[in-house]
Amino acid sequence: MPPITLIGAPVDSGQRRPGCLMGPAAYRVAGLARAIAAEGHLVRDYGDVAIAALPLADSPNPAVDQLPETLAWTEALSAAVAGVLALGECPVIMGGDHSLALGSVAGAARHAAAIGRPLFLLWLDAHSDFHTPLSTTSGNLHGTPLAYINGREGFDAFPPFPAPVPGERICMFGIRSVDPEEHAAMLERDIAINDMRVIDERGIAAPLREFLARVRAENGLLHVSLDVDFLDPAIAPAVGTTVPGGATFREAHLVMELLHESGLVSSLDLVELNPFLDDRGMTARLMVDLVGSLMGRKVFDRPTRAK
Ligand code: B3U
Ligand code: MN
Ligand code: MN
Repeated sequence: MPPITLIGAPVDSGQRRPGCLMGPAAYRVAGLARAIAAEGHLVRDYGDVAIAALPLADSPNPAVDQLPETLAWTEALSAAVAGVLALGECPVIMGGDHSLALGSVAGAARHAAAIGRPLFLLWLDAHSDFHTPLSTTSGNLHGTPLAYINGREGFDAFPPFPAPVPGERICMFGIRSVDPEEHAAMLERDIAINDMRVIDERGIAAPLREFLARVRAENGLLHVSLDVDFLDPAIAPAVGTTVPGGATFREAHLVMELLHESGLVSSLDLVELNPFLDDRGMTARLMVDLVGSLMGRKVFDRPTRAK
């Protein structure tokens, strides 16, 4: 793997419960850099990205909350992520709520377009995050990044998304909470929707291998966006939007191990950790352990299986 660069993104403007801004500090305390270095990678900490003056912005949907803050984060994170990728490094964005992916994935898409490779997206989440600023009823912009990335309309206040990612290049796992408007829009596209029903019936490895084979066949870059609520709340309580019935400890580690074996991951978001809601750091620690598996930690070193 290339050198790993940790980028702190203390974003909490995408939802209304305070606490996600402590995420980067919790990952540092839980030893994220050490866990990555232990697998033999060069790792550096870029520090936290900051926003300064807020833009003037308004939404036609009065429900939309903290639009100027989210716009400022989007610009700042897009620039940081594109810059790190251009140096040949793998950015790991320590969130922060999921609205940070409006910026991180924009940065990844900008880089992919610059080097002429297609960007693929793996979305590990209980939610589909496929609202637009016009369709959201909660007004929480952390429910919108995938729609922006996919090029849906309604993001007039935002910079145009560089090279929108078509549905065929998006794969979701863990989905179990979808609003009706998102549902209808998702079905119009060719997104691989691996909801919990699919995982229960097929397991998590087979559909993931299918997706990774497509990324490889097209020489794609792969951005992974890991929302804490992908995991079952019994093992990952530190999140504002818990949904029962999530991925187990074993399923989550298997995903990370398969991603490591694939060698395809080019950037990673860690989002929605709210350390204020954690139980003695168990969620932060689990997220760090999952990154350890993604970076190559395993119990036995077996010859790599068919990918
Ligand atoms: N779809 C709902 C709920 C939600 C989306 N993402 C999270 N929650 N974390 C909404 O508010 O858009
Ligand atoms: Mn999410
Ligand atoms: Mn979620």
